[in-house]
Amino acid sequence: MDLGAYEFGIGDFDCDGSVGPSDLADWAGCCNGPGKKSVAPGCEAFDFNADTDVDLADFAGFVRAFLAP
Ligand SMILES: [Ca+2]
Ligand SMILES: [Ca+2]
Repeated sequence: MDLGAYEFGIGDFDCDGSVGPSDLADWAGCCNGPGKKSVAPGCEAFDFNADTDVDLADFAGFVRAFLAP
């Protein structure tokens, strides 16, 4: 089954198997603020709450994934 951007888990933008500093570096390019109706291609990995935007609510999820083992 092809899970696309979620192959290695949400938040793992570069698909290296973990959520780490390299993923954080890509965050700014994906963050588009609340209330947007689409997520830029490839940025689905950062839409933690699946509400079709990448905002600070998603960043909270990213930090949780970042800090989790
Ligand atoms: Ca990664
Ligand atoms: Ca979101």
